[in-house]
Amino acid sequence: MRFLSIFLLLIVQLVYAACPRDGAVGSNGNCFFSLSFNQTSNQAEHFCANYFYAHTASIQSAFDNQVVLNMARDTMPNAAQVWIGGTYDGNGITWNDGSPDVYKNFGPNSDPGDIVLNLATGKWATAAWNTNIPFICGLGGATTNPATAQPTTSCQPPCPDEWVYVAEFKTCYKSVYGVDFGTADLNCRSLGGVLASIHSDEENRVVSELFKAGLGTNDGNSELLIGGKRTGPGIADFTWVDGTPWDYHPWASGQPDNTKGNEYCLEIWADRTDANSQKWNDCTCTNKYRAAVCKQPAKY
Ligand SMILES: [Ca+2]
Repeated sequence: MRFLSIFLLLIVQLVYAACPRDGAVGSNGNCFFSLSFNQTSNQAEHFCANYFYAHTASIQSAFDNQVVLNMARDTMPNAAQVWIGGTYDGNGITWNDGSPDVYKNFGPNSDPGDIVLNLATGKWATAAWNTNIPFICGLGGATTNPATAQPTTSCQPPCPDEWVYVAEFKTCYKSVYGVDFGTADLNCRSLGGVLASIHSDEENRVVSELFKAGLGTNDGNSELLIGGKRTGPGIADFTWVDGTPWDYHPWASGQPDNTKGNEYCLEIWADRTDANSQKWNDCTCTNKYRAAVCKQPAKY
Protein backbone atom coordinates (compact mmCIF):
# COMPACT_ATOMS: atom_id res chain seq x y z
CA MET A 1 0.00 0.00 0.00
CA ARG A 2 2.82 2.42 0.72
CA PHE A 3 3.66 2.58 -2.95
CA LEU A 4 0.18 3.53 -4.15
CA SER A 5 0.46 6.59 -6.26
CA ILE A 6 0.33 10.10 -4.99
CA PHE A 7 -2.07 10.87 -7.76
CA LEU A 8 -4.49 8.25 -6.53
CA LEU A 9 -4.26 9.91 -3.18
CA LEU A 10 -5.10 13.27 -4.68
CA ILE A 11 -8.07 12.07 -6.65
CA VAL A 12 -9.69 9.51 -4.41
CA GLN A 13 -8.58 11.08 -1.13
CA LEU A 14 -7.56 7.70 0.20
CA VAL A 15 -5.34 9.57 2.56
CA TYR A 16 -5.12 6.91 5.23
CA ALA A 17 -4.59 4.14 2.72
CA ALA A 18 -2.32 5.80 0.25
CA CYS A 19 0.32 7.88 1.97
CA PRO A 20 3.17 7.35 -0.49
CA ARG A 21 6.51 5.67 -0.13
CA ASP A 22 7.94 6.02 3.37
CA GLY A 23 5.52 8.75 4.40
CA ALA A 24 3.62 8.88 7.69
CA VAL A 25 -0.02 9.61 8.45
CA GLY A 26 -0.94 12.35 10.91
CA SER A 27 -3.95 12.83 13.14
CA ASN A 28 -6.17 14.37 10.45
CA GLY A 29 -5.32 11.70 7.93
CA ASN A 30 -2.85 14.07 6.36
CA CYS A 31 0.31 12.57 4.94
CA PHE A 32 3.85 13.70 5.69
CA PHE A 33 6.83 12.67 3.60
CA SER A 34 10.46 13.69 3.56
CA LEU A 35 12.64 15.02 0.77
CA SER A 36 16.23 14.45 1.72
CA PHE A 37 18.04 16.97 -0.47
CA ASN A 38 18.84 20.53 0.57
CA GLN A 39 16.64 23.46 -0.39
CA THR A 40 15.90 26.95 0.91
CA SER A 41 12.52 27.31 2.57
CA ASN A 42 11.10 28.94 -0.57
CA GLN A 43 12.50 26.24 -2.82
CA ALA A 44 11.13 23.55 -0.50
CA GLU A 45 7.62 24.99 -0.65
CA HIS A 46 7.93 25.35 -4.42
CA PHE A 47 9.04 21.73 -4.72
CA CYS A 48 6.20 20.34 -2.59
CA ALA A 49 3.69 22.46 -4.51
CA ASN A 50 4.92 21.86 -8.04
CA TYR A 51 5.72 18.20 -7.84
CA PHE A 52 3.07 16.90 -5.46
CA TYR A 53 0.35 19.58 -5.19
CA ALA A 54 1.39 19.67 -1.54
CA HIS A 55 2.91 22.25 0.79
CA THR A 56 5.76 22.10 3.22
CA ALA A 57 4.21 20.48 6.26
CA SER A 58 2.02 22.20 8.80
CA ILE A 59 2.13 20.60 12.25
CA GLN A 60 -1.05 21.02 14.24
CA SER A 61 -0.55 18.86 17.34
CA ALA A 62 2.03 17.15 19.54
CA PHE A 63 0.94 13.88 17.97
CA ASP A 64 1.69 15.12 14.47
CA ASN A 65 4.99 16.57 15.64
CA GLN A 66 6.00 13.13 16.88
CA VAL A 67 4.80 11.48 13.65
CA VAL A 68 6.92 13.85 11.57
CA LEU A 69 9.88 13.53 13.91
CA ASN A 70 9.88 9.71 13.82
CA MET A 71 9.48 9.66 10.06
CA ALA A 72 12.23 12.24 9.50
CA ARG A 73 14.66 10.45 11.81
CA ASP A 74 13.99 7.16 10.01
CA THR A 75 14.29 8.50 6.49
CA MET A 76 17.05 11.07 6.96
CA PRO A 77 19.45 9.70 9.59
CA ASN A 78 22.11 12.28 8.73
CA ALA A 79 19.91 15.38 8.89
CA ALA A 80 20.08 17.74 11.85
CA GLN A 81 17.07 19.90 11.02
CA VAL A 82 14.39 20.08 8.34
CA TRP A 83 12.04 22.72 7.00
CA ILE A 84 8.41 22.48 7.93
CA GLY A 85 5.93 24.85 6.37
CA GLY A 86 5.56 27.79 8.72
CA THR A 87 6.85 31.32 9.24
CA TYR A 88 7.02 32.77 12.75
CA ASP A 89 6.76 36.53 13.25
CA GLY A 90 7.62 36.45 16.96
CA ASN A 91 4.00 36.16 17.92
CA GLY A 92 2.06 33.93 15.54
CA ILE A 93 2.68 31.39 12.81
CA THR A 94 1.60 31.57 9.20
CA TRP A 95 1.42 28.09 7.69
CA ASN A 96 1.99 27.74 3.95
CA ASP A 97 -1.06 25.50 3.56
CA GLY A 98 -3.31 27.99 5.32
CA SER A 99 -3.74 25.91 8.46
CA PRO A 100 -4.75 27.79 11.63
CA ASP A 101 -2.17 28.79 14.21
CA VAL A 102 -3.20 26.36 16.96
CA TYR A 103 -0.02 24.64 18.08
CA LYS A 104 3.55 25.71 18.81
CA ASN A 105 6.55 23.67 19.85
CA PHE A 106 9.44 26.13 19.92
CA GLY A 107 12.57 25.55 21.92
CA PRO A 108 14.15 28.50 23.75
CA ASN A 109 15.35 31.60 21.93
CA SER A 110 13.29 31.35 18.77
CA ASP A 111 13.52 34.55 16.78
CA PRO A 112 11.15 35.41 13.94
CA GLY A 113 11.93 33.40 10.83
CA ASP A 114 11.03 30.28 8.90
CA ILE A 115 10.40 27.25 11.08
CA VAL A 116 12.64 24.19 11.22
CA LEU A 117 12.20 20.98 13.17
CA ASN A 118 15.30 19.98 15.12
CA LEU A 119 15.63 16.21 14.72
CA ALA A 120 17.72 15.81 17.86
CA THR A 121 15.39 17.60 20.28
CA GLY A 122 12.06 17.39 18.47
CA LYS A 123 11.63 21.11 19.13
CA TRP A 124 11.14 23.89 16.60
CA ALA A 125 13.52 26.72 15.88
CA THR A 126 13.77 29.28 13.13
CA ALA A 127 16.34 29.73 10.41
CA ALA A 128 17.09 32.23 7.67
CA TRP A 129 14.98 31.43 4.63
CA ASN A 130 18.04 30.78 2.48
CA THR A 131 19.40 28.03 4.74
CA ASN A 132 19.82 24.87 2.66
CA ILE A 133 18.41 21.83 4.45
CA PRO A 134 16.06 18.87 3.74
CA PHE A 135 12.34 19.34 4.14
CA ILE A 136 8.98 17.76 4.85
CA CYS A 137 5.98 17.97 2.52
CA GLY A 138 2.45 17.57 3.86
CA LEU A 139 -0.55 16.43 1.85
CA GLY A 140 -4.18 16.72 2.89
CA GLY A 141 -3.72 19.26 5.67
CA ALA A 142 -6.40 21.48 7.10
CA THR A 143 -7.01 23.53 4.01
CA THR A 144 -5.27 21.41 1.39
CA ASN A 145 -8.35 19.85 -0.01
CA PRO A 146 -7.09 17.35 -2.59
CA ALA A 147 -10.24 17.74 -4.65
CA THR A 148 -9.77 21.47 -5.08
CA ALA A 149 -5.98 21.27 -5.30
CA GLN A 150 -6.19 19.42 -8.57
CA PRO A 151 -5.89 22.14 -11.22
CA THR A 152 -7.84 20.48 -13.96
CA THR A 153 -11.39 20.46 -15.13
CA SER A 154 -11.22 16.96 -16.57
CA CYS A 155 -12.57 13.95 -14.73
CA GLN A 156 -10.04 11.72 -16.44
CA PRO A 157 -6.83 11.39 -14.45
CA PRO A 158 -3.63 12.18 -16.35
CA CYS A 159 -2.10 8.85 -15.31
CA PRO A 160 -3.46 5.30 -14.96
CA ASP A 161 -4.23 4.03 -11.46
CA GLU A 162 -1.21 3.45 -9.28
CA TRP A 163 1.08 5.60 -11.42
CA VAL A 164 2.53 8.71 -9.80
CA TYR A 165 1.70 11.90 -11.66
CA VAL A 166 4.48 14.49 -11.59
CA ALA A 167 2.97 17.68 -12.91
CA GLU A 168 6.28 19.44 -13.54
CA PHE A 169 7.23 16.88 -16.19
CA LYS A 170 3.69 15.94 -17.29
CA THR A 171 4.86 12.38 -16.78
CA CYS A 172 3.62 9.28 -14.95
CA TYR A 173 6.00 7.01 -13.03
CA LYS A 174 5.53 3.62 -11.48
CA SER A 175 7.85 1.06 -9.95
CA VAL A 176 7.84 -2.71 -10.38
CA TYR A 177 9.61 -4.92 -7.87
CA GLY A 178 12.05 -7.77 -7.68
CA VAL A 179 12.91 -7.83 -11.38
CA ASP A 180 15.91 -8.28 -13.65
CA PHE A 181 16.24 -6.00 -16.67
CA GLY A 182 14.37 -8.26 -19.10
CA THR A 183 11.44 -8.74 -16.75
CA ALA A 184 11.34 -5.05 -15.86
CA ASP A 185 11.36 -4.10 -19.54
CA LEU A 186 8.44 -6.45 -20.25
CA ASN A 187 6.51 -5.40 -17.14
CA CYS A 188 6.80 -1.70 -17.92
CA ARG A 189 5.63 -2.25 -21.50
CA SER A 190 2.72 -4.43 -20.40
CA LEU A 191 1.63 -1.57 -18.13
CA GLY A 192 1.66 0.90 -21.01
CA GLY A 193 5.03 2.48 -20.27
CA VAL A 194 8.71 1.80 -20.72
CA LEU A 195 11.71 1.62 -18.40
CA ALA A 196 12.41 5.19 -17.38
CA SER A 197 14.88 7.52 -19.00
CA ILE A 198 16.08 10.46 -16.92
CA HIS A 199 17.09 13.80 -18.35
CA SER A 200 17.80 16.29 -15.59
CA ASP A 201 18.89 16.70 -11.98
CA GLU A 202 15.30 17.50 -11.10
CA GLU A 203 13.94 14.35 -12.69
CA ASN A 204 16.72 12.25 -11.14
CA ARG A 205 15.91 13.69 -7.74
CA VAL A 206 12.16 13.16 -8.05
CA VAL A 207 12.50 9.57 -9.27
CA SER A 208 15.04 8.77 -6.57
CA GLU A 209 12.93 10.30 -3.83
CA LEU A 210 9.72 8.65 -5.02
CA PHE A 211 11.05 5.14 -5.35
CA LYS A 212 13.91 4.83 -2.92
CA ALA A 213 13.43 2.23 -0.22
CA GLY A 214 13.86 4.75 2.58
CA LEU A 215 16.58 2.61 4.14
CA GLY A 216 19.27 5.28 4.05
CA THR A 217 21.88 2.59 3.46
CA ASN A 218 24.92 2.10 1.29
CA ASP A 219 24.62 -1.68 1.38
CA GLY A 220 23.78 -2.27 -2.25
CA ASN A 221 20.35 -3.74 -1.57
CA SER A 222 18.29 -0.79 -2.58
CA GLU A 223 19.23 -0.18 -6.17
CA LEU A 224 16.75 1.36 -8.56
CA LEU A 225 16.92 0.03 -12.10
CA ILE A 226 16.21 2.53 -14.88
CA GLY A 227 16.09 2.26 -18.65
CA GLY A 228 19.69 2.80 -19.73
CA LYS A 229 21.29 0.07 -21.85
CA ARG A 230 24.94 -0.32 -22.80
CA THR A 231 25.44 -0.68 -26.55
CA GLY A 232 29.19 -1.29 -26.50
CA PRO A 233 32.25 -1.39 -24.25
CA GLY A 234 32.96 2.35 -24.27
CA ILE A 235 32.08 4.68 -21.42
CA ALA A 236 29.71 6.69 -23.58
CA ASP A 237 28.07 3.64 -25.08
CA PHE A 238 24.67 3.95 -23.45
CA THR A 239 21.21 4.61 -24.83
CA TRP A 240 17.76 4.85 -23.34
CA VAL A 241 15.34 2.08 -24.18
CA ASP A 242 12.61 4.67 -24.75
CA GLY A 243 14.69 6.19 -27.58
CA THR A 244 15.17 9.61 -25.99
CA PRO A 245 18.59 11.32 -26.22
CA TRP A 246 21.41 10.23 -23.91
CA ASP A 247 21.83 13.78 -22.63
CA TYR A 248 22.26 13.38 -18.87
CA HIS A 249 24.32 10.91 -16.83
CA PRO A 250 25.30 11.69 -13.24
CA TRP A 251 27.71 8.79 -12.79
CA ALA A 252 28.89 7.84 -9.34
CA SER A 253 32.57 8.22 -8.56
CA GLY A 254 34.55 5.64 -10.55
CA GLN A 255 31.55 4.66 -12.68
CA PRO A 256 30.79 3.45 -15.24
CA ASP A 257 33.43 0.73 -14.89
CA ASN A 258 31.84 -2.15 -16.81
CA THR A 259 33.10 -4.66 -14.25
CA LYS A 260 34.15 -7.93 -15.90
CA GLY A 261 32.77 -6.52 -19.15
CA ASN A 262 29.35 -7.54 -17.93
CA GLU A 263 27.64 -4.32 -16.85
CA TYR A 264 25.18 -3.53 -19.58
CA CYS A 265 22.41 -2.02 -17.42
CA LEU A 266 21.96 1.09 -15.29
CA GLU A 267 20.91 1.71 -11.70
CA ILE A 268 20.46 4.70 -9.39
CA TRP A 269 21.96 4.46 -5.94
CA ALA A 270 18.81 6.04 -4.56
CA ASP A 271 19.23 5.09 -0.92
CA ARG A 272 22.84 5.90 -0.35
CA THR A 273 23.65 8.70 2.04
CA ASP A 274 27.26 9.32 0.98
CA ALA A 275 28.62 11.47 -1.85
CA ASN A 276 27.27 8.94 -4.36
CA SER A 277 23.70 9.40 -3.22
CA GLN A 278 21.36 9.40 -6.24
CA LYS A 279 24.32 8.81 -8.58
CA TRP A 280 24.40 6.15 -11.29
CA ASN A 281 26.22 2.88 -11.71
CA ASP A 282 26.48 0.52 -14.65
CA CYS A 283 25.42 -2.90 -13.45
CA THR A 284 24.60 -6.46 -14.43
CA CYS A 285 21.34 -6.92 -16.31
CA THR A 286 20.60 -10.32 -14.78
CA ASN A 287 20.57 -9.09 -11.17
CA LYS A 288 17.19 -9.04 -9.51
CA TYR A 289 16.67 -5.42 -8.60
CA ARG A 290 14.66 -4.28 -5.62
CA ALA A 291 12.72 -1.98 -7.90
CA ALA A 292 12.68 -0.70 -11.46
CA VAL A 293 11.07 2.55 -12.60
CA CYS A 294 8.62 2.69 -15.49
CA LYS A 295 7.57 5.91 -17.17
CA GLN A 296 4.92 7.13 -19.62
CA PRO A 297 3.68 10.54 -20.71
CA ALA A 298 0.72 11.95 -18.81
CA LYS A 299 -2.50 12.33 -20.79
CA TYR A 300 -2.35 16.09 -20.25
CA1 LIG B 1 29.66 -0.44 -12.32
